[in-house]
Amino acid sequence: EELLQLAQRMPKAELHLHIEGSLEPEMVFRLALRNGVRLNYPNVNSLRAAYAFNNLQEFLNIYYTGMSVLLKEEDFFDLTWTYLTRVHQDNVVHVEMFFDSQAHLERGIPIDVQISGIRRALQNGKEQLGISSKLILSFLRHLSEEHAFETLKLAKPFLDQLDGFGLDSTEIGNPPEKFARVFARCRELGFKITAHAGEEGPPDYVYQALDLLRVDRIDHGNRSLDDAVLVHRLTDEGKTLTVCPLSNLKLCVVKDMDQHPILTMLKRGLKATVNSDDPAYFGGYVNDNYRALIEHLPVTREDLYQLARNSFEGAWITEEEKTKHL
Ligand code: ES4
Ligand code: ZN
Repeated sequence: EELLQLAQRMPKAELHLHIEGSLEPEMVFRLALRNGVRLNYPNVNSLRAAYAFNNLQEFLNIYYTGMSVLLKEEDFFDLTWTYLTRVHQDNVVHVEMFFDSQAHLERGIPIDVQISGIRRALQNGKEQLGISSKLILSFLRHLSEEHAFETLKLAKPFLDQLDGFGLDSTEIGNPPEKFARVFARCRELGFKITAHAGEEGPPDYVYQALDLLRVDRIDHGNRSLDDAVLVHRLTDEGKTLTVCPLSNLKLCVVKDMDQHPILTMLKRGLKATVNSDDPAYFGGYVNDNYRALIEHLPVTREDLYQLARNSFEGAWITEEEKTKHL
């Protein structure tokens, strides 16, 4: 009870959030109506019932379908603003969010529509909620590197509105090495880099993210624990892992929440953080993820402080901004 309250009231940063994954069924229906999009579900409950999956690919199929209602600048604004007001209640004070630009480009939504809607909400978040933020364009790894390069070209006029680049979608069969050249270009342009690795994929994909993409963070990284040398490498380099407990449970990356390795990660010196990934799909926002850990694992007060501290230490903010939060 006391731990739950502490987790609730601690100021936190969220570092692993796909904004399209915050699209709740209610908003899917609202936007479908507003945009005249036909849905294959008669009501909110039937859509929510379809939010059922057993692995990453099954989830992604539903996730890419759900975002088909996002057409206008206003839709991207509403999506992002709704997320920010929701996590404000969780005492999230800093957010670094992904958007899947290529998924929207494939549906014919121009990149300026995507970025300006999201950015306008982030600006409001700063002014009205005091939430600072970074925006990360995440490349889809099931598409080609050439497609990623074309997307980078389309983003050229808006690079001042982006803070970093990521890599997500279907992991197995799409190793980081496939994107070595495009991330080298992103780094040359001065951007931060992160990549999903070791969610379903092997430790080798985490090595590739470090050695070939030269990432600043690892998203998920669960399977790093299978390789003791890799764990040492990650701790030596002080790399942050953006861990997503409810996501891991729903996508069967872990069998049960009481089997979740986050406390093992902390014990081995890894800079693990708690994040929601796709909160509308996985059963909750940041504090729901903390609650799941507290209810199923022997979490201590010190663990909670460490996790929150890690979230600011791993954020792409200045040392001065970090000390304000710590
Ligand atoms: C994702 Cl959980 C997860 N993994 C990989 N790609 C994603 N895109 C949205 N959520
Ligand atoms: Zn993710």
